[in-house]
Amino acid sequence: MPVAESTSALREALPDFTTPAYKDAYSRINAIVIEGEQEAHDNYISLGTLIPDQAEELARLARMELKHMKGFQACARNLDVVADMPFAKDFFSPLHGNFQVALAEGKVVTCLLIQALLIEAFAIAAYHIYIPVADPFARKITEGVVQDEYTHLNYGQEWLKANLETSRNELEIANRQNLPLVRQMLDQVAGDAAVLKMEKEGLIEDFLIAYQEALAEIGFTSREIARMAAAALVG
Ligand code: PL3
Ligand code: FE2
Ligand code: FE2
Repeated sequence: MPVAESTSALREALPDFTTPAYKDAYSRINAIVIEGEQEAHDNYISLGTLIPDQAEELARLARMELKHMKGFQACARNLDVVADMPFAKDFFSPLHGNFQVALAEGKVVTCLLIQALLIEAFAIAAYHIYIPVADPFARKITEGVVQDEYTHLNYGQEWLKANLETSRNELEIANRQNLPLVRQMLDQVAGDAAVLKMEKEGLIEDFLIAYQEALAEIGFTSREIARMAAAALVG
């Protein structure tokens, strides 16, 4: 196929970024991402109070999240979309609430599972699935961001790996309490994601790959990982 032809075939697979339907869905999805990045910043700063000797490194991760947030705000401006922030605050509030309770109780393992494993794996899945169907401006930004999210996932993974025996029980409980919330969030976002040509099956698949690979690295057996993943079905 000549280059010009293959390029236009590719272009046809992309959504029309100028339609009211696209902009309406984008106002919520983009807001979720902005809110997610802001909360991720706050969560890493909070984690620094629970692990004081890591406060500096955690502040570095937090700064990356603010940069991500600004990038996604620019994506909305570029498409002439106003992010629906009240919707996004609501969307995150169950997970946000659980993080705040764990923080108040000094439960570093639960806080790490929520932010560094679940939220980062969710972000990695979403950004992967978004990149091929994004507008060129947003694609460039998202490609830069997704690399950083692996750094964040890896941070949580390495801390939990080094502390597995004392963390095991709390990890299993935190997983049972929070994985069903992530499942609900995926269900809630699926309709708007479909308008952006992001498929739910792909989101779930990429989420589970990132999350399960992290659990394996931390030191869980396949049976333990399967049991933990099943919490998404039961919850
Ligand atoms: C942590 O670094 C970031 C947390 C963000 C959470 C992302 C949720 C994603 C929902 C589906 C979004 C698709 C991507 C669209 C980008 C404008
Ligand atoms: Fe981020
Ligand atoms: Fe992150």
